[in-house]
Amino acid sequence: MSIAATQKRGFGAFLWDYLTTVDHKKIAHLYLVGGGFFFLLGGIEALFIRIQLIKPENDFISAGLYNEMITMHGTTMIFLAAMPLFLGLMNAIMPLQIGARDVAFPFLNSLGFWLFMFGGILLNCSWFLGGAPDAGWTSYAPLSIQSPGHGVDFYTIGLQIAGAGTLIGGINFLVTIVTMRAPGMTYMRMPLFTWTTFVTSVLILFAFPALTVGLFLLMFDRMFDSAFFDVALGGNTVIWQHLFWIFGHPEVYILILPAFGLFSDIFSTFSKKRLFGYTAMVFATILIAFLGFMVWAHHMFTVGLGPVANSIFAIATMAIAVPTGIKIFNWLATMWGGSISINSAMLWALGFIPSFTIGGMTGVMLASAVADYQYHDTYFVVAHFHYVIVGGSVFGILAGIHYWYPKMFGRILHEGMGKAAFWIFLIGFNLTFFIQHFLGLMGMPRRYWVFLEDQGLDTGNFISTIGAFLMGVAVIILLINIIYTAVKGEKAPADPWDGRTLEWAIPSPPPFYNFKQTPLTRGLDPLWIEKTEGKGKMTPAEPLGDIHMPDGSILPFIMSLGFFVAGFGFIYQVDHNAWLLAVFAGIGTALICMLIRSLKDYHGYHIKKEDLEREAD
Ligand code: HEM
Ligand SMILES: [Cu+2]
Repeated sequence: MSIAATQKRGFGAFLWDYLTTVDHKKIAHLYLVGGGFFFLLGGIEALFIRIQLIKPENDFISAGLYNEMITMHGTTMIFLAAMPLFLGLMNAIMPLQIGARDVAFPFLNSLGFWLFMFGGILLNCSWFLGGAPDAGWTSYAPLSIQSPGHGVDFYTIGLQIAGAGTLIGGINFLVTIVTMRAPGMTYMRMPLFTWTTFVTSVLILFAFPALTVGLFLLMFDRMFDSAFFDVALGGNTVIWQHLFWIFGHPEVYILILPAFGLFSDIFSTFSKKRLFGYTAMVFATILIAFLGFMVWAHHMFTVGLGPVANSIFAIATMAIAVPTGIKIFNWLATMWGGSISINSAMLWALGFIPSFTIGGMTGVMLASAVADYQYHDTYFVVAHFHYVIVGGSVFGILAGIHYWYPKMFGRILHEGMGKAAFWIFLIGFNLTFFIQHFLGLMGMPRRYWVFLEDQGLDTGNFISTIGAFLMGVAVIILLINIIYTAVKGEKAPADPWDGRTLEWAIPSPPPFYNFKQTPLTRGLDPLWIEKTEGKGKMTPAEPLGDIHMPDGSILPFIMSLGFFVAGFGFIYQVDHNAWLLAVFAGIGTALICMLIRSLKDYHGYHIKKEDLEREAD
């Protein structure tokens, strides 16, 4: 359905459409808007931190507010921005890449989004209700147990709700890829972005339960006087660190693997070559994911696990550099001798290679347990992980948005503005974070509210803050570009980049049923095969027939709203019993929604073959 047609029906209908949609392409829009909103919020929080650190002994914000800022910046960027933005791209593109009509469980897909959104809103309500969480995005006990007020309670409940949404999304993608690939789309013919979506979903499936358990225990410690992490009562604080990092380390791969996948697609498309070392790329992805689960304790070298544990975790961590190196060389070899075209999507992909390589090298440095005693909790670490998550994940998200924008929205982003935003961001990014390596080595600690004069930290911090503002400027240019494109952007053809994979075989934006006829895949880069053989379009794998579509539903929204209300109830019932009403009302609402969903038959509807015949290709 075109945007114009929706607008004619008025804003109310438009809103209702998005509140009830189960179409993966519209859910992708929701994720991009929701994740984009939180990305801006997290960015503003970063600017607050950097303004505070622009000069020694600054008092722009108070120490307490500073703690809230770093906590919410980290939490927001990881859980509410980077991950949802990737989930948005996956939703928009993965089903198209495997020739599917939708994801396996469209209803759950919508539920996953609304849980994420309400969890994120709940978390941010804390700003207005007595203070945000302030124990760091890692919420280490005993700090998190002793933190006064309700800040950390918002953290436990908000992340629990948002995390459930992510878990649901991951399971849905897994089932979709296992069961819904079009004829001929074998595993070893799937585009790399689909592969990394698959592997990322496996990571979500195994990592998130550890977080869920940890958050429950923390919640019980804070609200119901249990003592899992309270040493005074016989608990153990280090258990929290284990649970958190058993989730937390795979999480950084959840944030980077999708970027690896889409870079692979982008490099081969814009080099007009098959991806070099496809099989090696697939196995490197799986190996990285596996090792990603084995190395969590490299975050705990200084806890005192002892030399044996530290050595094992150090070596396992360094081993990840091998499959990652394989990937870097394969990307370079893909471009080698190709006919390369450079546009904004490709620029973000090219900028990623050196940025991520720097982040990877400092990662190996940090993996050296002995050296980590020096680096730990200094700005060196802040520099390292921003090179990885900004230089990797954020560059990936931006590359993906530029690459697939025409497919998602039917218009091409303005190239001039795209390139300007890239260069300004790249310069700002390196100004901000490169110098932090040296600030760290000079001893500037992480998470400190002020630094002292005459310790050699002034210039570095000043430059770092200027760089952060440049990144802000680049993001504003991107926003202007999006608005400009919506108003007078160039209309996109089905295949603007001379693409290789199935998503480019259907119109931009795709019709709501995706493929009129399921395509037949004859090899890797199926569309490219048809192009080289002179056909230029996919051979259908089935005769034209009726298409069965699922009904939209408001239940996921109401169910998530129920959990949101119950969340407040849980948080405030420690102050007053009356809040138990909110718990019962909220959980009751969610249960009733589940009951309706279980008892009512949803038949969906059919698009008739005759109607499909009338539509142009
Ligand atoms: C784009 C501009 C960004 C800037 C200027 C920025 C800046 C900062 C600063 C100054 C800190 C605090 C360092 C400290 O005192 O401990 C920080 C922490 C952090 N940032 Fe960023 N950041 C940016 C983007 C991101 C992104 C995109 C992510 C993740 C996707 C991210 C994840 C984190 C995390 C996890 C922390 C640690 C928070 C904590 O210690 O609890 N940042 N960032
Ligand atoms: Cu790690």
